[in-house]
Amino acid sequence: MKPRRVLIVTVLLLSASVFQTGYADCLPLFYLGTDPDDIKKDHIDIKELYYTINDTHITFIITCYGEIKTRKKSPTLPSNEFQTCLDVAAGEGDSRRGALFEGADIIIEAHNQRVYYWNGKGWERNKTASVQVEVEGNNITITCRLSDIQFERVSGDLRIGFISNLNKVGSRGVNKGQDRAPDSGWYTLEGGIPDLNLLESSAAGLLGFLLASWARRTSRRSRPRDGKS
Ligand SMILES: [Ca+2]
Ligand SMILES: [Ca+2]
Repeated sequence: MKPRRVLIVTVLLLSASVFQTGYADCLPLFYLGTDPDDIKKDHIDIKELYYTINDTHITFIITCYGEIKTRKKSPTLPSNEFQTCLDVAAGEGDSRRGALFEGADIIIEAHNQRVYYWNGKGWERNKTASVQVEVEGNNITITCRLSDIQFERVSGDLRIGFISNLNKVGSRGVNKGQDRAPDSGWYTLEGGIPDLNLLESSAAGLLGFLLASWARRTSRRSRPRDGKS
């Protein structure tokens, strides 16, 4: 191989690996849905929901109509209650009458960075779980480990719901100082979590294809034409 071609191939390989690292670091933000302007207090009135995921963690973003109120002491957590409810296993979970999200198996609480799981009879705290919470303007970002939310139990769709409350989230219906998003039913992540390895390898595959086509075109252009050399 000529030195110039070796240089080109090295540069291409290096860019491919940089591309892959960059891709893994900025995974896309997925939209879950919206909730109407249905609560008087804008700071707990849920507006839009997003999530992003990598192979170890999932992050939820709750956007409200107003600026989220935070506790005075650090760490800066929301001063009102915010819950993310997950239905990871169909046909199991909290089926008590009046439960805001019937069938929920996991609850992630942003205001106290806790994770609870349904043990068949009641909600039990997962004491080893760690939840990172950041509040900025109208947004709350909640990140937890996939293993802490029993991710291995997801076999079909993952259903997600959110609750905010001025006081304590109860199990009996929505009161005035409380928002449920969506108003009825759940947001659904169809087919559970996207296969990230597949996403990354398709992106890398596409890059490889583009580089190969480019290299073919370049070598064709530099090759002398038949009978004209
Ligand atoms: Ca709302
Ligand atoms: Ca609502």
